[in-house]
Amino acid sequence: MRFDSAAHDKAFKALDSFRIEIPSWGFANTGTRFGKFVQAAAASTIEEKFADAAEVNRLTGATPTMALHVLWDLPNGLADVPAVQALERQFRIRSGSINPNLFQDQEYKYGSLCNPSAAIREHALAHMLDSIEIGKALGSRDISLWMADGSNYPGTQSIRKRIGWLEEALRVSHGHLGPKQRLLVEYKPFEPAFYHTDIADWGMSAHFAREAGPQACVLVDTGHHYSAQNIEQIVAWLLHTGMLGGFHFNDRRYADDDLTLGSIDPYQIFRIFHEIHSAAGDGLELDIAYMIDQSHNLKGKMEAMVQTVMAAQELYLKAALVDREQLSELQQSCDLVAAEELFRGTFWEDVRPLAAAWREARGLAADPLAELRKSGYVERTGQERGSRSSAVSSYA
Ligand code: PSV
Ligand code: MN
Repeated sequence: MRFDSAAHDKAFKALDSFRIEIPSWGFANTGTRFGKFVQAAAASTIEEKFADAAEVNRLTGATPTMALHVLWDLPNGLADVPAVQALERQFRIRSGSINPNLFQDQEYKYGSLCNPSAAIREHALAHMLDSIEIGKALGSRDISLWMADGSNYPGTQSIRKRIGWLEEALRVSHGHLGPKQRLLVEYKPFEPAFYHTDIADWGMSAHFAREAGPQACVLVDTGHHYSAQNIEQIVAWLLHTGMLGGFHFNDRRYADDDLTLGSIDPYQIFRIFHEIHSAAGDGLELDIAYMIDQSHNLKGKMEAMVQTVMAAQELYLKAALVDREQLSELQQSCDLVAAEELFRGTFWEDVRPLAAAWREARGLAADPLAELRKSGYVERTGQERGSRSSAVSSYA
């Protein structure tokens, strides 16, 4: 191995500190609006989702929490909390971020917190407040808010009125947060609304978070950007302004494609992680929730999840190895080619042996994907779960 002991220490430190949250919906059968290819091993109950999450954590050692989507995982709201707590104990997986569902009810056709009807806005706000209470009861910190609100045709809605309604709803929601809870505001420029969405980009998210209060910040979903956007620059801005709360990781070729992280553009994720390591190195106080937001239609759910966690670990580790002191000198002297080569060169290093060494040192399988295959988990659950897999929404 060509890594010296300093790199080795850096790598181990980075991987020891890296945790990534898996989404419950990533284990369920989902699809596209054109249909669904059902997988026998897909989870159809919350118990099965916890079992799958525990298996991913056993294999990777990096995923102790699972994000929950309120309507899909706690359809009876607070009443479901004791059952979830029992599953947390049984599977040694904690509930992660709580995702309110403000897009599935029929009344949300013209919006939820931004709906022109005050009664529907109230209904949506009540769901926000229930979600906050669920978060408190489960001891989970983040409320991760994404809304499908928007419009499809110019002139059909007042964009400014909707801004005001949302500011108000988020202020009220923030007032109900416990002292340790955070409100993460996610943005998305398109889908399911195709003319305007009410939180279309990071600037709007940051504005709403600031208006809401000090415990609100921005959630960056890597799939929620136009193709040419420089996501690491957005990340740098959010770091600089103290507004970065977390990520929903996935990769994409065109839009919100939900492909596995790093499958299309691993360099993009490396560049994002570089901004984070460099902010940490400069002494900025960071508190970033790393989460996966993918639901796979073609790949096996378990394999895709383990593959994603491994990719995240490897890219996080790669970015940790950038010689930032030297890079800073090269940036200062505007030695462009040398700076670029140092940066790019680190990206090209194969860190997989380092990651494998870390896994072995921590009592994990050197290759979690191979271990998953060897364990027969997917075949076993496939037989047990059979074809009784149920469908969940395909928004993701
Ligand atoms: C919407 O596309 C999104 O990214 C939001 O985070 C949702 O909560 C998630 O996908 C799951 O459908
Ligand atoms: Mn998301």
